[in-house]
Amino acid sequence: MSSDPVPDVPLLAGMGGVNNSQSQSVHSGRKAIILSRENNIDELSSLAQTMGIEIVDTIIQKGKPNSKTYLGTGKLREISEELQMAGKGHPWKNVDLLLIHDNLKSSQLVNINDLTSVESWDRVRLLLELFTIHASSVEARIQVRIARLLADRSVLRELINREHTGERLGFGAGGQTGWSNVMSAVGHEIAKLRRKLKKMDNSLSERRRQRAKSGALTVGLAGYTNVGKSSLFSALSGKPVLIKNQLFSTLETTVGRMANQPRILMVDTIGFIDNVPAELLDSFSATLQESLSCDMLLLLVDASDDSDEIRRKLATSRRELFGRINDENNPETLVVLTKIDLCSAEQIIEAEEIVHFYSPFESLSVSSATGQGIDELRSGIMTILHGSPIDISIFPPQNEGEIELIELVSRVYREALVIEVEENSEYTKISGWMGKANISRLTKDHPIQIQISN
Ligand SMILES: Nc1nc2c(ncn2[C@@H]2O[C@H](COP(=O)(O)OP(=O)(O)OP(=O)(O)O)[C@@H](O)[C@H]2O)c(=O)[nH]1
Ligand SMILES: [Mg+2]
Repeated sequence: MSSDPVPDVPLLAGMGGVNNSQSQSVHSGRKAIILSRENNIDELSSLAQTMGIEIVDTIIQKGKPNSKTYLGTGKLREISEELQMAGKGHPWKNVDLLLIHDNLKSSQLVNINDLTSVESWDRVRLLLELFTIHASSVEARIQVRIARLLADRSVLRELINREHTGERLGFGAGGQTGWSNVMSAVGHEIAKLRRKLKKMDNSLSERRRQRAKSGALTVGLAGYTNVGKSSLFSALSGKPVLIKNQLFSTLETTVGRMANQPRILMVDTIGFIDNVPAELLDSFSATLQESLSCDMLLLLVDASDDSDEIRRKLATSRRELFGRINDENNPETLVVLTKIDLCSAEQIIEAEEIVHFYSPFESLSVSSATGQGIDELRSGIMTILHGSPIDISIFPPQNEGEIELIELVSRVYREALVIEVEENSEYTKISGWMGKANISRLTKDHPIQIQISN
């Protein structure tokens, strides 16, 4: 992606987005230490491992984060000294990254970097780096770059602030104007990228309008990252997409037709994660909006997670989803429990109970891997979108100009989702779902040979 380069600046905590000769864009193979205030660091580790970063140690110091330095000055100095001394055979040898298990204020990031002289990322920076690697469309790359520049800008503000109060020497001759120049270049780039994104946004809305005009109905897939959205999208649409056992493999939106149902469009998109600051997600709001502005939502829940994880991820998904949709046009929602091939029968029942306790939605259980439950899900989607199935009775031609039975039957097969067929000497009866527009065209074209009943 072409972007105005901002002046080259020294490498600093959280300055990932600013073009910088010292900053790295490949992180695979790097060694890192996690600093945390709580025990459960699984998700942060998974995020790092997704990027190929090796976690060589975790330092957990229970308690409230220090408002200036997160872990406390003494502890950080200790870490810094040990890192410098780590010789051959020491697990910390070659560690050049600290991962902090929280979203930090810019002042905390700068302080940690000052105390340790090691590149330090909080959760947001880690996500930004990961998104940068995974973004494959122009749109996703612009969205990520805006989010990175916004994060950098808040660090720059902090640096400029310190320069003014004399707490820290600026960079460049005399320091005074160095950071300010960078700041204004960053500001210009953000404005330019936002304009670009806005244009793309307009064409996106246009696409959506066209779709609605064509009578197509859309089904959005939403859920926590790695829950199995892309796998289900593939299972329902037959369209291959990127599926990986990684957090945030999907950052962009893919639209595909449901198999045998050309007028139903499935929308796969970016997943949710706990505790992401609004400014990061806002950069992706257009992407999210595309799957949320739908006629129906599938909210996915990983049935193979343990109960606490199911509760946590369900709460996050609901918050992110329904915080973004305004109440009047809340789409009809169906919860889909995924990966049931990995679960025992008891586990599935427990997962269903949690879903029913914590959400008002109906649920269905599926496995995209084995296909279990996929037909029932298709029926569930059709019932929500088109109501109960109908019976279409097709009569053979009796009069001049009428059409052969086989032709009519194949038209119905093309336009409907068929559940069952009954044939007798007088007529063929097909039960299934058909869009309203198709039904009215069919009955208009063949008023004598077609009869619809519920
Ligand atoms: N056993 C099993 N694994 C599944 C199933 N569905 C998805 N997976 C696996 O779960 C992992 C994540 O699947 P994806 O479909 O990429 O999940 P996603 O929600 O699109 O993930 P992101 O795009 O990264 O947010 C992959 O390793 C899939 O192979 C399933 O039904 N059974
Ligand atoms: Mg995906």
